[in-house]
Amino acid sequence: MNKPFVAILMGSDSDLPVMEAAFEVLKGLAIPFEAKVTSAHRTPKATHDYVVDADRRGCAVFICAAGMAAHLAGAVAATTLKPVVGVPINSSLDGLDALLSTVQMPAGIPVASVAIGKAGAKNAAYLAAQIIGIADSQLHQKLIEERAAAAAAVVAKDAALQKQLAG
Ligand code: RP5
Repeated sequence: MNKPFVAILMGSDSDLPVMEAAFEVLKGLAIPFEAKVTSAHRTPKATHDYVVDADRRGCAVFICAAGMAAHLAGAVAATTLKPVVGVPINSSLDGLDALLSTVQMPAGIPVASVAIGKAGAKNAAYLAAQIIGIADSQLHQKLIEERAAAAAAVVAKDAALQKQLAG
């Protein structure tokens, strides 16, 4: 069986600088992914056809990034039963328009919305990793180790601050 992969969809290439943060997280965890510029509004049929095909080929999680009236994650969620994570992009109105468009899905068609911008892009990738990690103990272990390293980094930063304050 093919390794499950993550599909990252972006409404525009203008979303790419933010979504590169998700690429880095997935690369670091050795999770295969595809990335595609495709729009719910400008290329609705191509978006639909890609999602159906990716689903059939073993896509485990879809990550969808869009700004403004951000319908990409919702349109993808309407097409697949795989988990869909939505990343609101700050293209206008500080990203609030995209956040509300992404998060306010009607009941029955869920989108897991993360934060606006780069933190959201990273968390979308981690969430996808956690979902895949349910059935992949090696990946799950990697996530445990990453969290431990992140905690150790905070402890080290605090130790440096305490040293500085002590003069
Ligand atoms: C959305 O509209 C895209 O996801 C992008 O964030 C925003 C603006 O798109 P461009 O005009 O930069 O192509 O669909």
